[in-house]
Amino acid sequence: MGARTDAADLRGRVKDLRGALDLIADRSDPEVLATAGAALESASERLDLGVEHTVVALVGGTGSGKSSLFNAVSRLNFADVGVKRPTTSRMTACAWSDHADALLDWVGVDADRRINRISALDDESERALDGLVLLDLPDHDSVRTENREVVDRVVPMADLLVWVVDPQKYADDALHSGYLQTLVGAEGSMLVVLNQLDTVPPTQRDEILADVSSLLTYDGLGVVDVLGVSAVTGDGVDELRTRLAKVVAARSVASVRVSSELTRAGTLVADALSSEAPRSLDGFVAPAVDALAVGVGLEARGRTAALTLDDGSAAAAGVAVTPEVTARVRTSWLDGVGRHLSAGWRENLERVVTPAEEIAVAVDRAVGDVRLEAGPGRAVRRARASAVVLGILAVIAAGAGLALLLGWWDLPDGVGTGTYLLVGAGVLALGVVVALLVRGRARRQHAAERESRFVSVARERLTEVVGELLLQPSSPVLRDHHDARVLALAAAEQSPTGS
Ligand SMILES: Nc1nc2c(ncn2[C@@H]2O[C@H](COP(=O)(O)OP(=O)(O)O)[C@@H](O)[C@H]2O)c(=O)[nH]1
Ligand SMILES: [Mg+2]
Repeated sequence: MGARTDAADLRGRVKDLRGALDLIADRSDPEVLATAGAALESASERLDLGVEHTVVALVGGTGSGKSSLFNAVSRLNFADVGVKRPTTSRMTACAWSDHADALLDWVGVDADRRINRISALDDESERALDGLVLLDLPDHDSVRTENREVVDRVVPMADLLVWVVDPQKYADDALHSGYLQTLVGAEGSMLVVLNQLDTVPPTQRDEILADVSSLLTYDGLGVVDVLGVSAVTGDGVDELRTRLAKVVAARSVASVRVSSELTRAGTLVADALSSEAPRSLDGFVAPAVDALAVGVGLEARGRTAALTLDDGSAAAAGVAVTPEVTARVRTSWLDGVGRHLSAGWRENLERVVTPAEEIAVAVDRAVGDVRLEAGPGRAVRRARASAVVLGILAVIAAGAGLALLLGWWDLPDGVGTGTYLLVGAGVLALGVVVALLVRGRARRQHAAERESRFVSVARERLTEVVGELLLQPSSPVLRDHHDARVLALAAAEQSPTGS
């Protein structure tokens, strides 16, 4: 059995598909959900029955030859022949498998009563029995009740019951009333082996086989095959092995069927989930913020912030954004994020993304909270102060110079000094002009800074709003969508890049 149909692998795929279906529930096409759900149920039911191993149990009365047949079929000499209690109250198992231990634990076979038939020495003819677990059950007619308990436990989970009867005791009442009659309806998984056929004269063999058949018919089990064998001479043992190989083959057919069922269902689910759905929603944030910025008239507010020297409240308290604007932003968000999603997923997005009215309230609050530094900037204040100081100095210099020139103030070389002072006043006046120019520049610069500061703070706030009210609720939906697709592809055994 290859890895593809390994039971553990199939079980893992069932789990993946179940995970995918849990994620798409209520969001994907109900038809997809129903079809994949049904496939999942049938696959997991089939798996629960076991697909990796074929359990064949030899049952029958004491001395019928179960242990001898066990050895004949396994071509080993592991089971104790001709031994009764206590040995026969323990099951013996032969597994054509390397990983039947869990199953044998569950069945209750002691570790020292197990043998593995897979070995390097095995020839091709053992391959046909790959996956077979052959059990030699305790004698069902034993007086010991624990024997019966073991038989009762193992019989329902066996893929095939091989009833071993012998020519002397085949009409034994215990066989018929005890077990066979409870198995009406399960004939397909039963085979009656009439052992010790070598003890019957060849001329009577057909007759005795027909007799066994008619007894089975009498029990209501008319369609059960009867096979005559001899564990001692080996007659019919190959035929019995061929029958077992058929059951084993049917079993691996089952695992292939489960595998293809999972592939079909996983593909169906994955195909309903677009591979183009965005993984990250970050790219949708900026356009939404842009749209909201336009909606709240952020540019105009920025200009107001630049012109008024308050803390920005004049700009912040602009005209409130209307729910119509936020509804448009919300709709284009849903269209963008959900572009590749099917209707159910879009509806889910629509449900989880904050309503337009709430977005409008949040946007107003966010922009309304923006505060800036009040008053003119430091550079403006410094330039103005410089202008004032230079102006005062210029006036003083000019006054003093004039007073000297006009002779109101008497100093030695008053005319020379007065001329110097007037020239100095001129220079200072120039300084005033320069300071005023600088102030104007600083003022314009400050206004531009305020404008861009206001806009960028407001945009930050709007980004937070978009993150909280649009991005955060949308992300889990897209994550579920993606995870469901990955799980469905895993169930289908496809790589996520494919399809
Ligand atoms: N002649 C003959 N004897 C057999 C055959 N199969 C088993 N026996 C003998 O029947 C006795 C009981 O066999 P065993 O395999 O222990 O039966 P179990 O109690 O059902 O496990 C032993 O002495 C076997 O040698 C057979 O096909 N022909
Ligand atoms: Mg025995």
